[in-house]
Amino acid sequence: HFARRTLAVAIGGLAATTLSLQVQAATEVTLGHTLSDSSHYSVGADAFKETLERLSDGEFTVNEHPSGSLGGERAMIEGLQIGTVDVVITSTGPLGNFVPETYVLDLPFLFEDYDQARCVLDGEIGEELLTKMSDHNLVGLAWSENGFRHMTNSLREINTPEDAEGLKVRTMENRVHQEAFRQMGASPTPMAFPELFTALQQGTVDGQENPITVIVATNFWEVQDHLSLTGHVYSPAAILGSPILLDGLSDEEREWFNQAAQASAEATREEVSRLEEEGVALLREKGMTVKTDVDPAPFQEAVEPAYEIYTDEYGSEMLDRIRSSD
Ligand code: EAX
Repeated sequence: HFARRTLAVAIGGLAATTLSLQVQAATEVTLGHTLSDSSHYSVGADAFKETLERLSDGEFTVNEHPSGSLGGERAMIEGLQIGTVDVVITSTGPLGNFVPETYVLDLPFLFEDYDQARCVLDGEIGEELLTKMSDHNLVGLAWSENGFRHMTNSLREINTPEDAEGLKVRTMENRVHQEAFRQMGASPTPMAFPELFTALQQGTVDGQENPITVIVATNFWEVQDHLSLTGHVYSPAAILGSPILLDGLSDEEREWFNQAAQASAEATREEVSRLEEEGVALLREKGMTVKTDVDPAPFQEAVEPAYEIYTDEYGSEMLDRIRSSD
């Protein structure tokens, strides 16, 4: 009797322990981004989830909220600051409004190619900018990627800045980008991404600019006829965390988040590279005209004043460091 009772107590105790562990363990991480669940961000979200859940042995579970279901990127960054979202994959578009040091990355024609951009973001400069985020009530986890941005519109083929004149172009909510399009003679209209498809469909704007990855993932061919590979700016993505969740974690737990973000960035960059290879053919198949051999020189010249506006306010130190990094 005694043995049996001991065993029963022991089993009861074990069950209770397991139960309480499970209750404690179920920390759900809310991860948001604006792109569809077939996008390069979603590939990155999957890698984040897989890595964090594996490293933490189930202590954290990740719930992905794609397609802007938690709002646009600016709204989600605010969400990180107040703790309504835990992790966000976002372009740097609206990030400068929170962390002005990141505006430098949005300067047109700053990076020459993917290798240079990735190298800068993975090196000292990228690390410094991630660290800066904590001065602004955000946690910078890793630099991921959106891609080089190109122009699409529903009116005409764009070969030169003159062709963009008078065009109503949706830009991200980013001062540097707005200025660059103003200099091109276009009429920039800042707007959150989740509103963009409808705005294009209804003709509120004539065009937009985004990397091939985003054009593919958002079915923009349904509402845009022309794509010109202007490659006018490299668009990084940042994987950001909420200080409200992350500041309360142990060093070990924080490291799991860092590694998950790293795995996410790697998976996303691979997908970006794949779509850079295959995306144009796919978009042509869908009926878009794609102008691939655009001469960047006149565009570069047209947007030059955006640099002065940036350096007047923030100086040229960071810019010089990036430019001398290749
Ligand atoms: O981050 O707003 C944009 O155009 C972004 O490129 C998009 O949301 C992906």
